[in-house]
Amino acid sequence: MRNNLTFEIVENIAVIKVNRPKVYNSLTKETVLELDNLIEEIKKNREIKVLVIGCEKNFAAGADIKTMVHCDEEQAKEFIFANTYNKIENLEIPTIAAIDGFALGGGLELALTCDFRIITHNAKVGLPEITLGIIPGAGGTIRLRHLIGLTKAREMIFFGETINGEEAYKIGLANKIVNSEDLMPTAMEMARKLQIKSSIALKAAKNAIRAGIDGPNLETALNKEAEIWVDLFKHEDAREGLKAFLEKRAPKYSWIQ
Ligand code: CO8
Repeated sequence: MRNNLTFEIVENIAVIKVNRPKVYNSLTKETVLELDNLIEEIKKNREIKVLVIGCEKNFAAGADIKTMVHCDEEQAKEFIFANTYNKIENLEIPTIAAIDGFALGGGLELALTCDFRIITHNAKVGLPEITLGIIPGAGGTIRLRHLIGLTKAREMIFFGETINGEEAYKIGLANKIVNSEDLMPTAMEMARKLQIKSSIALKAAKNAIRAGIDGPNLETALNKEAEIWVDLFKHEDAREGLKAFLEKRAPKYSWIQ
């Protein structure tokens, strides 16, 4: 049962949108639980090649403040979104966040879990938690810094001010900037381009990048990358991709029937 999200699969692309428009798509525990269930479904469905987390009007204005306001320490623990967000980051398929309107607090943190972000000229994004006497609690203090560097990440977290789409694009928070009406078409176009790549190679690239972020040092990460690279030759996709180039034709990767 889904009350807070919409979900569809279009041409092997899963599209999730938060659907609480009256409260700017703010996120309750129930919303995140529904999201978690969907992520588990997506993990099991081998036909899904890309995930787009999109939106109508507003991406998500953060955690639902009304349901958070009376939290004590124990209830705050139940509010933790991090498990679900980590699952999204760790998905084997590529992920794209398509952001229009507000993406604030836990909403922006959701977008930060994705491999790519497309933003609109109409977007307003930020981590306003500090203005509420709290801090980002779903990866914001870590993932934002990896994406835009400490200088800008500290500024966004300490001042809690909202930035517009242009600024977000300029500082490297988003890969593309488009008009609102072009947002979902652009996200789907990007997803279609990814969908025809070797899913085995994409998974390997995700793992190698992760190892570089998580690894204890450069040497370990480089060794891991080399290990993943060698591993790819266990699969037909690597030979097919290389052969297709030499034969001057498009590759036919394993998942394509
Ligand atoms: N929570 C609950 N309701 C919200 C939220 C929210 N985050 N955002 C908007 N709403 C509701 C408003 O209460 C209002 O409802 P109602 O009509 O019933 O009063 C409706 O949406 C429209 O909002 P406004 O009237 O305020 O509309 P404006 O256009 O004037 O302003 C804003 C829009 C700027 C988005 C404004 O609503 C706002 O500042 N919202 C709060 C944004 C915010 O601070 N987000 C961060 C929340 S904290 C957080 O996300 C922590 C995450 C930690 C991770 C999880 C824990 C581990």
